[in-house]
Amino acid sequence: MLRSALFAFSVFSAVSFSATFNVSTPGEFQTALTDASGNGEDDEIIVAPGTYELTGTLTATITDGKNLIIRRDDSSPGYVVLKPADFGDKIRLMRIVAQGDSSVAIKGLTFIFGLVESGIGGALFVNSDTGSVVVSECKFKSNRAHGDGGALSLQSQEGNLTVTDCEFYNNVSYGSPAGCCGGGGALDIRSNYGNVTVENSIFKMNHSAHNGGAIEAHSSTGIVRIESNIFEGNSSGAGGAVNAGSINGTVVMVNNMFHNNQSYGLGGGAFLVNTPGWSGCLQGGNDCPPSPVHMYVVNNTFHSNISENIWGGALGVAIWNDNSGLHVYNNIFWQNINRDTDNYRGDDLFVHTGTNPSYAPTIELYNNIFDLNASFTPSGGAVVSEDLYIWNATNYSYGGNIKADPRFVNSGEGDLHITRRSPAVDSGNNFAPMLPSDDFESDPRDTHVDIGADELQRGSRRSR
Ligand SMILES: [Ca+2]
Ligand SMILES: [Ca+2]
Ligand SMILES: [Ca+2]
Ligand SMILES: [Ca+2]
Repeated sequence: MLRSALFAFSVFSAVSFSATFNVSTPGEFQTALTDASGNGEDDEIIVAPGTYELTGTLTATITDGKNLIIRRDDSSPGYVVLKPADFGDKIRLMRIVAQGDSSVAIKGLTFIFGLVESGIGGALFVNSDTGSVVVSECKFKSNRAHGDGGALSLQSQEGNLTVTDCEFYNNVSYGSPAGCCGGGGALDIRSNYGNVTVENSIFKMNHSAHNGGAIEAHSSTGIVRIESNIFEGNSSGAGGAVNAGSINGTVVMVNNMFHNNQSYGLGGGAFLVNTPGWSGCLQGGNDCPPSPVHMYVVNNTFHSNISENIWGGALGVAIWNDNSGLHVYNNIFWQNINRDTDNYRGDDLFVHTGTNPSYAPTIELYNNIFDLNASFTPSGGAVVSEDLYIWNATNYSYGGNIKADPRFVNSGEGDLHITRRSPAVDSGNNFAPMLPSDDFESDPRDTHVDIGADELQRGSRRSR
């Protein structure tokens, strides 16, 4: 019955040079992409629900300077599933190159079992010059790439890139045979001069051989915004869930839940960095200061994240410029672990300010909940404790931080909502920069903001 409904909606298919294409087979889909690429019009490709078994990559190189929308036909029920025709086929499912100022929007598609052996974006690769790219309401399951972005890679020179309301499960970025690279187990998203946004999405059980088990995100001069996502069970070399950076821009991480993510080193939950050459700088002990960047970590919840080796069980930050700033407000850090037991390397937060020399960025630490073995007081120019480590505390300020059990609803089952008697309730800083107006699940923040990603909804939340 579903199938006949599908075909009923696909009778207006693929009229050449039309601005709207209705497609219901892989062949029609590719024909529409080819026609749309150079027809001189803005195009919309409406894809009928159904399973599209691909024998090659759906491809478009947009040369007409116009915009392209690809979306599920939401007038009929069911998923649009793109997958290789045979399970063992090595096929990247879709590749879109948008030249000039062409923008691309992809909505409502499901990508499974995509694989690219030498390249980035195992399921979907989109590249733009100056146009925007938006991927929304898409699902990515069990895709793989040897390069960056096990499922999805978005790249742009100047365009704004956005991923919103998507889900990523079990995607892997393997790394090249030489052992390099392979960042962003689920998502690799980079714009040189545009903004990068990842919001309202779920990332579970993704893995990267290098950086960012779920996400590798970068903008050289724009804003990297990671907001209201759920990260659970992701793993990598550095940044168990998130590796985000900027050379001379802004990184904003707000309202995210980090639970049970794991890295080999450098941030079991997330690793934020303000230079692309950080590893060379670290390993060589070299002096390679990047330009100033500001990083805002506000109203996130980090629970049970693990760094197996060095630096920051929940959050690791490398910030290496005297004029940079790290602003950490209203976060919950609880039961995170750094297994480098020889040194105090910060179960909850480690801030690396460079070794030769050590830079003195502005570091603000206000109204956070930390684990019980944190000390906030600087001593000898640093903050050294099991749960909190700040390499250079010259320009460090702090206040309103709490060491106490945040009283989650059920952390064992991954429910990191707070309960009525949580010390997080109404204990946040109302003057935090980048303070979100809603919480991670779009509940409004009230007049006394709570600490963490969740704002308690009075009258609806059970109490403990
Ligand atoms: Ca076109
Ligand atoms: Ca601890
Ligand atoms: Ca409140
Ligand atoms: Ca809430």
